[in-house]
Amino acid sequence: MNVQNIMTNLEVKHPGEKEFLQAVREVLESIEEVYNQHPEFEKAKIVERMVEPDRVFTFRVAWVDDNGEVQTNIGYRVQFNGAIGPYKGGLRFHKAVNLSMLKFLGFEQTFKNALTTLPMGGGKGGSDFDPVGKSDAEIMRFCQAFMWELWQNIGPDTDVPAGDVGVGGREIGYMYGMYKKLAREYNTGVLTGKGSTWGGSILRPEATGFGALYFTEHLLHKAGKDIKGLTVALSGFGNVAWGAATKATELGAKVVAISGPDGVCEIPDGITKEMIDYMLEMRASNRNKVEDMATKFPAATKFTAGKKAWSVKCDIALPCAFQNELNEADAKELIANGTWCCCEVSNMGCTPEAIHTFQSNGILFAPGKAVNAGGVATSGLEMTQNAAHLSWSAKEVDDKLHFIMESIHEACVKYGTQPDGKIDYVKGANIAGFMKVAQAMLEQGVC
Ligand code: 2IT
Repeated sequence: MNVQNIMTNLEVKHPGEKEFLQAVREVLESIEEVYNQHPEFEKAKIVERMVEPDRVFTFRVAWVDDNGEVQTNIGYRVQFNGAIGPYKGGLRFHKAVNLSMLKFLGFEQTFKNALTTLPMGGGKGGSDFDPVGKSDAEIMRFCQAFMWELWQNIGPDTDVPAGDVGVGGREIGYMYGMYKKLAREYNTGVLTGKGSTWGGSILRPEATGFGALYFTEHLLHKAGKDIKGLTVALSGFGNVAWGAATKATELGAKVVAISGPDGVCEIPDGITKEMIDYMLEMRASNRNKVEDMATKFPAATKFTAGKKAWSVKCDIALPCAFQNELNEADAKELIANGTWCCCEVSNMGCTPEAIHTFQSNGILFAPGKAVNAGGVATSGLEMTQNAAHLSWSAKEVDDKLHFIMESIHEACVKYGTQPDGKIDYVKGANIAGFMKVAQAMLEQGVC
């Protein structure tokens, strides 16, 4: 494989798909060496096939807002790679959603899902619907209209969507209600992230953040460090940031900053239980303002407009919000302030330049597809429970999540250990995920 040739080809075929091309380049650069040791991959054109989604659905979503006005959005589902199991991955509702974003997410999801040890292919979907400022009734009508179109393309053994940015338990509930009506069967395995009284796995809401902290613990342990007493800055205040803040605090770390599109909220003495609970209200309000935390807890916090979490002094940075939310300048600022570890919890949270800056300065860095895989892994566990028509306790799910995160860390170490003994977690995660999918594609012939 020649990465540059493949990239040039892809750029011609998919001009302007910036995020997608970025994600592909990162993976190809890290697998190139291993790939070229396998002439059977080259002969079967594994990479050339793997960078094209199996199929993509796009559809119109028309709905009526609270003023009686008709609104039109675009809906998508990208079924990226089904070599190792049914398509699995979240739905993102965000005003910036486009095909490039969902193709990058579906591509990443394919390798992430392979890392989880569970049999799940990669998929992603969503809409350019903007939940900010929408009423609950508008969210419901949009979710219903979205599912009206999508339902025929998904199923427990074909494609199983879940949440992502802008889609949580509430949205999954509204979508499931419509699915059930259209399909005329109570097929809980068709979506994950459901309510715990109707087929949802206990711990799914927390799982991405919890899993990220379990992974971080393993990474620190391997480096001879302990998380207790360390300071953590994280971005966002959605579902993922909430789970990460909860577990980081529980493990004895101090979360000293959270952030939003409007700025950063510093919490010098560390986030409290009340503040963590308040994060949920902030998300449900659809206001998308982290300043609300400072307004609610004025004595313990300080809000600065226009600043990111990466301007706050911390040991560990945890991007938990959106792709490319941490750039080269942010990485340099973090390093200057003494940060020595960054675990990406968001998908592709760091730009390639930021990752390069971290790695060349000896900062411990791990990529999203390994760090945040606990979310989709727990979705996989939810699928298992649904298929078996039973429900596991929080402890059973948490034990399995622990085991999975440990396995993912081990896979990164196995494939990412360099001749000098250092671990390149980016390479490790990409190679481990790739090998599994590539092997399956090879065995299933040209299709
Ligand atoms: O990026 C992700 O892994 C998710 N949004 C979770 C997907 C899932 O199917 O639980």
